[in-house]
Amino acid sequence: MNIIVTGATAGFGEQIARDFVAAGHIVYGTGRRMDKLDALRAELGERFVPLCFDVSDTKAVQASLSAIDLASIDVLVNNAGLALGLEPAHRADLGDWQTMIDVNIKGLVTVTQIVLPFMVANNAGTVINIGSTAGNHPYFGANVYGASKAFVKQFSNNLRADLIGTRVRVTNIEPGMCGGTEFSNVRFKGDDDKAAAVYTGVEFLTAKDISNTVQWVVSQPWHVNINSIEMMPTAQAYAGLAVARD
Ligand code: NDP
Ligand code: 8X3
Repeated sequence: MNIIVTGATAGFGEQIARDFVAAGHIVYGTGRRMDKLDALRAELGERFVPLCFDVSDTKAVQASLSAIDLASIDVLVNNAGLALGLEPAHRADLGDWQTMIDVNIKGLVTVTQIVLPFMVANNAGTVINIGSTAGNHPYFGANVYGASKAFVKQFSNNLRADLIGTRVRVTNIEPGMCGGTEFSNVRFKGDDDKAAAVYTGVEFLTAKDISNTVQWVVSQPWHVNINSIEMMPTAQAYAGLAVARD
């Protein structure tokens, strides 16, 4: 298979790319950091094809993706994304909000809109979006990040509607707390101690858990569409509703 994995320079995307390459597939791995992409290419060989672009730069996405044979793409994993900040809405940074919207929403729909017509023309393809439990459940400081993942959830559902009658599948994977990636380092803007504290004493999900789920979704027979999978570490659960007291 030929697979596009956005955000392959770290975390989930890197593990997903590694596992698909190890299984003999060709991965077009994307990210903004060319040095990371080059290192993966050197390690994984020619089955890993680096594509360097910012998903929020529509022209760059179009230029990069139009240079590959999009008709050959079997799977698109829309993974690139980020959270910025954990402040309450009234103290949050507007620029951070706009960046999350640009990457998690606009970037994801841009890549999808470019690849999808080729999958429909082939009457075959699988789109896997990486959502989040934050798209399903509010938590303090999740404001625009959680809302962006709620968009990804409903976009996935609405793609399913539009694609009815085709053999193009769409899945939204919704992980909870997952450590060992750069997610919290990015969220806390390089404050690595604060990032590490998020995971202290918790047996969190790993990128391998997410990659295993992606592999399982893709391995289902064509008539099976996994609509969504919400997954959490056993150590995490839904919490109670908030109450303000005098
Ligand atoms: P990482 O920070 O480890 O990896 C994020 C990846 O996205 C990197 O490869 C990064 O590449 C890429 N990326 C970020 N911004 C851009 C951009 N503007 N253009 C192109 N690529 C970009 O995070 P995770 O692996 O933990 O997260 C991956 C996805 O999973 C995200 O969508 C995240 O929201 C979601 N998620 C994460 C959870 C967690 O607990 N870790 C739980 C649930 C969902 P580069 O910097 O090179 O551009
Ligand atoms: C990442 C998981 O709980 O930090 O989407 O929002 S969480």
